Amino acid sequence: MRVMRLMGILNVTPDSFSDGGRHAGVDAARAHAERMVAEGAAWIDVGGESTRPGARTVPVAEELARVLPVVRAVRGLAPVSVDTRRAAVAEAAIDAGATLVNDVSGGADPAMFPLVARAGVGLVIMHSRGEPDTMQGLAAYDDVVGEVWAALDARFDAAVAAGVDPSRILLDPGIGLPKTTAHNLRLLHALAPHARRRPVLVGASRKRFIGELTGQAVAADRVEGSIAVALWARQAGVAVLRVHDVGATARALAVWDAVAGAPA
Ligand code: HH2
Repeated sequence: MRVMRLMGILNVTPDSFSDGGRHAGVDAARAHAERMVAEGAAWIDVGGESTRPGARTVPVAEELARVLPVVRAVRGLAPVSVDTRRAAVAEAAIDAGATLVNDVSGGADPAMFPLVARAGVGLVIMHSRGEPDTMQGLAAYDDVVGEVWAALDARFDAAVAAGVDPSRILLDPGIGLPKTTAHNLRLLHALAPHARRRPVLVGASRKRFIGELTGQAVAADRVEGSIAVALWARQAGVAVLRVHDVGATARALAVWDAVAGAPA
């Protein structure tokens, strides 16, 4: 089974590094990135817009001001991914050193796939519906697994048609965005056949459905539940896991891998 790599989450939104873009925020972001890399992150995912259902849409200028100084500050530590739905932000982040675009809208901006193709960088295509501030009412599916993967395959084909290198595309079912707990569980349960077909990325870390299952209202408390998903994803053959708690996840995976690799 292929190695699963960890993508460490570096949010530069007001609810995390509140003054992202200013000196203190950049220093804090860099220190956090250094720690995640020391703990085993293979990627640093820099995001300047919260994509949580209900979150406010951020003006492009504000997103750029948050993201660019941080990309520059962390680019020497590990490969940098930029979590954005906007081609203008992705382009500036690529110029600043990002080598992967993590697009939670799956290429809704028509300039995104051509940009990724031109720049020759990697691409995460995530399944989502609507915009963060409008997606809450859109979590209705007849067959969530079939619909999400059919939509992802169509976006994959569109990206390749636009010139993106297919070997540099990761597909992501978009846990929680917008999906109910039941939808998330079905998507996670059905990961393995899709992870065999294409490289898959999963982002379930600290998400609300874990809190619903464990009774934990505070996102930062949901570490054990997040690790349970990490181990499940590992077993399913997922290529990249987007996480907040890099060290705890890496340690759990080291034990899982040792058991899985032991002689029969
Ligand atoms: N989830 C969030 C953000 N970006 N990217 C990918 N590829 N997959 C995900 O599941 C995903 C993502 C969640 O949004 P946010 O509100 O920004 O929370 P956080 O970044 O702390 O997870």
